[in-house]
Amino acid sequence: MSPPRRKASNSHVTLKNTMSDNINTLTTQHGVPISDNHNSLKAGPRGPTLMEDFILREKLTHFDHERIPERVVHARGAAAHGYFKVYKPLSLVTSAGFLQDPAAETPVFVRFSTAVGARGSADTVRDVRGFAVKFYTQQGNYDLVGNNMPVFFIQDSIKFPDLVHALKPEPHHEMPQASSAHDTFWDFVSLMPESTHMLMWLMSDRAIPRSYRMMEGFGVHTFRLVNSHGQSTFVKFHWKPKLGLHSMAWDEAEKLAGRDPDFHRRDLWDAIDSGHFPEWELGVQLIDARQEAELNVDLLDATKLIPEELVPILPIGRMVLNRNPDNFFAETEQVAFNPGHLVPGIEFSNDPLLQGRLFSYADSQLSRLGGPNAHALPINRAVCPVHHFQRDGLHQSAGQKGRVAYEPNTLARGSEFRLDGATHGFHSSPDDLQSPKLRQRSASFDDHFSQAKLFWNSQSQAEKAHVVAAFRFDLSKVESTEIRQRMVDNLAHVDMKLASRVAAQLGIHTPDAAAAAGRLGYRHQTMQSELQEAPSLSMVGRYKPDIRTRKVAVLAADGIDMISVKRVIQELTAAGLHCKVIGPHLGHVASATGRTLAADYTFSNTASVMFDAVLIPGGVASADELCRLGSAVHFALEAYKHCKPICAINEGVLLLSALGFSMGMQKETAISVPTPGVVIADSQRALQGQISQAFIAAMLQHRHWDRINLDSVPA
Ligand code: HDD
Repeated sequence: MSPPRRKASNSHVTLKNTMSDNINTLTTQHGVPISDNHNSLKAGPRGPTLMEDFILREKLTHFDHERIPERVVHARGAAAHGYFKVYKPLSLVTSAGFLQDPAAETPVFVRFSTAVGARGSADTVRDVRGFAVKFYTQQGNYDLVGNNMPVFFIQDSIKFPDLVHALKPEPHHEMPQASSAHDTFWDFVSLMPESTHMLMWLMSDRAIPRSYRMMEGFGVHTFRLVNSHGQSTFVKFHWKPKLGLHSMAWDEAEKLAGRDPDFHRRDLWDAIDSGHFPEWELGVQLIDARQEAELNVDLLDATKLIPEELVPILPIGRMVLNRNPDNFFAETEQVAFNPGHLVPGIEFSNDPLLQGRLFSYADSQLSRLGGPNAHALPINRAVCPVHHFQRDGLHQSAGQKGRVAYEPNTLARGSEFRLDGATHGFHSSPDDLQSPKLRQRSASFDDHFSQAKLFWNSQSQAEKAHVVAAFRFDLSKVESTEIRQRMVDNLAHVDMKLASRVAAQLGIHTPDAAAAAGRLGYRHQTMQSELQEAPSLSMVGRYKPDIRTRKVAVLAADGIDMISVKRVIQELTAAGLHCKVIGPHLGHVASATGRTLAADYTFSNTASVMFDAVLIPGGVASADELCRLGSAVHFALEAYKHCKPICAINEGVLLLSALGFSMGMQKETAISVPTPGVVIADSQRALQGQISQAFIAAMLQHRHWDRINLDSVPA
């Protein structure tokens, strides 16, 4: 059953309809009624169009300018409205108003994105995902502009344009779209060993999330929380998804990019639209001056994380996304995030990557949103009173009144606008900055491999195999053998086995750590860490026993055993799963006794990659027909290859016979699990409830990465 729909609390950011109330009358932009919206004004019915047709010209001019520049990075995204509630007052560490009152709901707007692809690129590409949250607080807007990975490629913002130029499609032919698998990217990162840690994340399953709803989020940089006494604590922000952390298989992600380029966007929209509101818990790692000195990590280095094992995450509140935007352009496209949007009680650290970001976002928005007044767009507007003497500029819509636009003054409110910084206005904590002016990086930033190694050591065998396969895939697309060699030489500093496994398929020499050490861009010092493994860095074990909204494909043809399948569908639906019937054609499939089941999709208009699990019902005739349909066999085998839970009832198992499964294998038992995540059931002997139970148990693990010989599956 769907949860009841909540009334969205953040109605202030609801768009006002600008169309006239009388929608039967079309008008020009200036309100002149239009008599004919089908014919331009011509000199005679077959004559040339007249210049005088101001209605035509206005319509075309506006249309010609409908597109605005896309974001230079993170162009592709999807967003939703919601609210945030803090669990307990955090006055001990911060004076931020929205972190004090557990009864208060702070409206939020959250935009998820890929970083590399253009606005029309596919959702499921291998990439870091943006996770940007705008909190509309009573002390102004606070933006937490993070990613779904806790570290970044570079340490200093001066390298950001180089990174993005290397990563984006190559400029001479603008290929490949939304992919890191090309020469310029690997050329750059192989010369920037500081990227190695982020590369481990990028080549891991974190870069191919199953859903925006199943991703973690990170503020990445260290920020500071400051309380009303001016005491400051370093903080790292973390978002933990209620549905747990899940990814997809790489082959699946690639296929989905073609099957449904909107896969993540649709998933978020559908979940909210059907009342299944995604939720995240906000957590903080708090680090005081004493702990900072003890950590073997420089908190200002954005290529490093603080393992949860060393500094636990303290949950502080909950965010729920409960309303889809009314208009994609007005909200999702025009929203302008900026890590420089802080509220009193939260401050920056000196992280040089963050410091550059503080300039870049507003600057980038000047050209994207066309001027200095983007803050006044409804989606960007603060919910608290705003008062300043900034005036005019392109697209000024404030209608500012009066003769006084300066301070101090005596002609309006007077001259004293200063607030007591310690208790009211935004106040930057005093910092002792007596140091020489120089272009230099701290030596404490020079450890480029310890945390990449920690990440590698913390992965399960299956996750390691995925990382190796991803490096191989990307590097196999790199034409220059020199670049491939340089990259695996760098990887030798992470782990020799990793580097050798990657090198094995790339037609290059054995990785050579010493060669890497002599190359350009190489600065390396190892900081001994007592931590050899951090289980929190692995996705395994982060599965939550919450399978609601996962999609189950039910493969059906005429002659299915209707009694068992209907019962199983009913039980799965009651558990919150979305079952869809795939048939050879639309309309109905019928059982031998004439009972029918409506098909939602056909084998040609959908594919296994659109689903999380597959149910293959029994019935001799149905199974026979499905076995004759190549697309149905492919559906089942591909789901197997992508490690998805599969449940075959009675003769349904025939569809898996290419994999060697048969009913004969489990004569003894009514339900068996011959290989991880594959449930084979004899409905005559199994009670119906048992079938769903066993299938749900398989689904709790989401994907069964430990299946073997997947490369030999013909799909
Ligand atoms: Fe950035 C957009 C996240 C480093 C410059 N960035 C952008 C977005 C996200 C991030 C989520 C999209 C926001 C949205 O949905 O509108 N960026 C990050 C993170 C970084 C990071 C987590 C490192 C920790 N970014 C970074 C640096 C610079 C930029 C170092 C430049 C010095 N980022 C931009 C930008 C964008 C942007 C060019 C593109 C459009 C925009 O800001 O509004 O200014």
